[in-house]
Amino acid sequence: MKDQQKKPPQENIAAPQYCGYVAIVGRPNVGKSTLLNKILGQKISITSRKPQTTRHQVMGIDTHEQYQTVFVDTPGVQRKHDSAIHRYMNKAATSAMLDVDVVVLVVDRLQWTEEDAFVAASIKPTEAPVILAINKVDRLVEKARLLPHIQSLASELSWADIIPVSAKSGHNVDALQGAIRKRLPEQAHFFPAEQITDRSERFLVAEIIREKIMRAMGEELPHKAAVEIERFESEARLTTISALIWVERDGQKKILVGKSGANLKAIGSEARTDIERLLDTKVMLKLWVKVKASWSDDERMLQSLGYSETR
Ligand SMILES: Nc1nc2c(ncn2[C@@H]2O[C@H](COP(=O)(O)OP(=O)(O)OP(=O)(O)O)[C@@H](O)[C@H]2O)c(=O)[nH]1
Ligand SMILES: [Mg+2]
Repeated sequence: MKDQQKKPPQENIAAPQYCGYVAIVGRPNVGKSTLLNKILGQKISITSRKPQTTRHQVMGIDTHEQYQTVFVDTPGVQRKHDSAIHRYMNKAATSAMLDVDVVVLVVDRLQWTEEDAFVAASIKPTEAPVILAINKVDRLVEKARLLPHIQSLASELSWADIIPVSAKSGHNVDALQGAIRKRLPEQAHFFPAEQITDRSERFLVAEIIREKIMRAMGEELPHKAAVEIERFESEARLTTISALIWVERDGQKKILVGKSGANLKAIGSEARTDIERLLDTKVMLKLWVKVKASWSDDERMLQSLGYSETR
């Protein structure tokens, strides 16, 4: 708390500002992106029931009075990373932990798996305080086990705080925000108060389409699909968008398109509703499916799809 030491009272002096970066990390599917969206009160990062939904670092900026918290949502850390896209995702997660003011490690209720321990071990070298967010407590049946569980986790890492939350219902999320804010360094805000993310509308649109694919399709396909925006034209009340969906095999294309195009149509119509809300215009959305073998292990293809470390 060295940055918040008391200063002598002065007249007509602006209130001090606090601002810092906060990485939200954890294994896949624990609710990191849901938590970020709840904090922002707006959907910035896509979510689904399937692990490995988030593939990129996504920044969400929360400005409240003198506090600006710049959250970085990250892909779930995996121990196994055998293709180029998995290496990219793990790097996006672990690099976010390095240079931040606070780390929030999210876990699922009373679970502490080897993957959770693996993420905790990769946080260890950082000097930032680490807050443990025990998420999904709305689904916690044996509430009496929470306290002993918290005590048993005390030896895993030196936690700055351990806070049970529900990203879905919002339970205790304000307590988590308070615990984060009091650890932000005193400095001027980095972003204008109205800015909510660093990502472009184009990126958010591609992600919305990917979310609908993740949610609509079975277990195998979602991880083999990538979205590329080909055309994005804005007029006053209409945005015309064409997007390519890349899959790796003809069979995957068949499943994605569905009988008489039914699956693709449903994905397009769900995506259009969300995109219209985001852009606040009518949207004409055209989706095409193309096959490119092993795109997820092709460094050049990944770069052209926006999976590159510099952005
Ligand atoms: N009941 C309940 N479900 C939750 C909560 N938070 C997240 N979920 C659900 O958990 C699933 C995964 O949520 P995500 O936010 O996509 O998880 P993630 O950690 O970002 O996952 P990756 O991006 O794959 O690493 C979704 O079905 C969410 O609706 C919660 O507090 N309570
Ligand atoms: Mg996510």
